[in-house]
Amino acid sequence: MTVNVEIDGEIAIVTIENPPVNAVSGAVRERLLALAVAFDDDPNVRAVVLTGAGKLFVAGADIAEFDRPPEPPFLPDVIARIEASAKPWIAAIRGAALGGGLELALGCRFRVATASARFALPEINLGIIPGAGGTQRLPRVVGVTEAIRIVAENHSPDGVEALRLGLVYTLVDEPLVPAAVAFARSVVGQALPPSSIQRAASMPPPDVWAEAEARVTAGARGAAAPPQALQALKHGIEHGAEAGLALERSTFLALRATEEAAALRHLFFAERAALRPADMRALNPLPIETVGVVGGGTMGSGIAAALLNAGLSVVLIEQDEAAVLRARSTLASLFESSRRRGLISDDDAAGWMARLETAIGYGAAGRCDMVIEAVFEDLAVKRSVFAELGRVCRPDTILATNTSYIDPRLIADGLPGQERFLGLHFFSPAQVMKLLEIVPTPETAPDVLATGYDLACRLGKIPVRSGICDGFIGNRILRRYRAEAETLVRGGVGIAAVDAAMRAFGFAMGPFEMQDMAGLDIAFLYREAARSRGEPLPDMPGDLLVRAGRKGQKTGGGWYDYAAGDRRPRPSADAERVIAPLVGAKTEMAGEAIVSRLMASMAEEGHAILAEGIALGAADIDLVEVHGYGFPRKCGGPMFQAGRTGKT
Ligand code: 3H9
Repeated sequence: MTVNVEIDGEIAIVTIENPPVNAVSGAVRERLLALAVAFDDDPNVRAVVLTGAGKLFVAGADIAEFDRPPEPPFLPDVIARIEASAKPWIAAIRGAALGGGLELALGCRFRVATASARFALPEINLGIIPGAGGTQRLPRVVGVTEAIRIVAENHSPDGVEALRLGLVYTLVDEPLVPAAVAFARSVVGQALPPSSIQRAASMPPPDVWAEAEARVTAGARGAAAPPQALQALKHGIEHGAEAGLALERSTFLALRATEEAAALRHLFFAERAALRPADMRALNPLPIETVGVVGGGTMGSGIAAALLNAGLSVVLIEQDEAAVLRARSTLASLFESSRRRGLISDDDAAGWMARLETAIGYGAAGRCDMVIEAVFEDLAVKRSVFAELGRVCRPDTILATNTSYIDPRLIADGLPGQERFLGLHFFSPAQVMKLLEIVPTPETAPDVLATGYDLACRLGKIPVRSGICDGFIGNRILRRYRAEAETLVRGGVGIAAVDAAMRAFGFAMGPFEMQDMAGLDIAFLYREAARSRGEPLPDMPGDLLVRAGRKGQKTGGGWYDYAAGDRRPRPSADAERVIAPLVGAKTEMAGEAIVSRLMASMAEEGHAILAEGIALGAADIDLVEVHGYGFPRKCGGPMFQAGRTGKT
């Protein structure tokens, strides 16, 4: 049953029970509508308590339905019918009341909630706006300024704040339902207060709209929904609720049908599925409290900061006093920036440093439940680290390498207890980037793999399992993407034209600007190593640039020139001269055609990765690109794009 009814004297208790999150599916809407009609006709029912089963009220509309056309009864009509009821409906809220869940609660005459309840309209994260009155009822209940924050800026008040805002009538303690029933009895027979939609909307001071528009547009970074959510809200305040509801609904329906919204839904489900792959669900992760990190460079310090942010204890291992001091200073600045970004609460600020220990030499690794190696990307260096770790660590300590290219089987070769070894590939800056590629070897034990997933969840990261291949999923696709971009340039397309096309698509930087920032030399050395092994790799324009000393921003030039202290790329006649032997006659190519070529190459590599069993599914490849490589979220990922356009 999706909606249960219990009668307690003159009070009807309606419980939405639609696991896992009580989403308002078609069946829930149908039943709620029928109940609203039935209770009005039933003289024995004098008030209705509406609540959700389990830990939360209602997480919103059923997002899985959004790939199909809307089906009646529509949520706005259900809410309007509840709101029009002759008897008081009381929403009793614990946990989350999100999206359509909050809209449903706003349709009730009263809302009572526990202090830890949480209220939000997260529709903009799905590329849509509230579609069942949220942009109209909320400002009439909490005022325009607060409503803007909730509707268009992802503000999410808890019960205590909701009480202050007037969003809930009173806070109640658990057990929730008896408390709500007692409240319902106290209002039976009283005149109904005005419904949310009937309340007078107060005009904000004139500068509120302009300020909000500027803020919301800037915060949206090109996403369509937030400014449109604000417009719907404003329209209803300026032209009345009826006009506001009409604009809200038409905007919701239009946005629901966009590619952007489909892409965001795809990622919503992919991100959740990634945390709990089917074969990991029955496994128990091993307990991890203290993690060793070998190497305090940029990557090691970033990993240490991510662990500390998540409340774990860290032992950072370096070779000598000077390296320890450098790592400590890096961590001190990461601490400050994590605090500024709100990743560390004020309560935890002292604990953060107290949980950090630095050590010279491997002895301290003996106390760790897990050790992550983050040293120079060189097989011999990494093997010597694991030889030491194999000697000093407990036999049950999980040992992980952060390698981004090297075959983990070679790194683990000779290590005692290979079932506790796996690859955990973080992305730089590791305390910020959400992706964690998890690379098991054939020997990795299932519970060790499950512990990798558990760690990712604790760090707030998205885990994606990768099989073993050169560059794993992400760097393999990156290499293909860059090679295709260079192929375009060899065919006469301008360097700046390629970058501009990819920026217009939604990347923060084009492939050449990105290489200049990261440095061209690592990929060059990688290709040189392959050549020295006898692999037939022809010269690429990037090879010519590195040989000419143009390694990117750090040498004042790569694909572009850079003025001292200025990271803005400037077209470079020198770079063009250097690569000229490999470049054909200049040609114009439309931005869309450039994007389509580069997308197709990424998807083609993705299909090869799938065919080889390196990725478990296409959605995992999209997660890697979105969370590790800056692929625009609103475009869903290369495999999603390929599926929509039919191109590979
Ligand atoms: C909306 O309401 C539009 C209206 O304005 C207008 C309508 C006309 N639908 O996140 P979890 C699944 S738009 C369907 O891992 P948690 C999720 O995929 C909606 N499924 O749990 C997962 O499935 P599985 C606005 C949903 O405890 C399972 O539930 N609302 C929905 O970490 C558990 O999810 C939102 O955007 C849904 N609405 O977090 C809220 N929500 O087990 C979105 C979840 O198969 N939801 N699932 O992998 C959330 O933020 C979190 O899920 C929540 C629980 C905080 C509720």
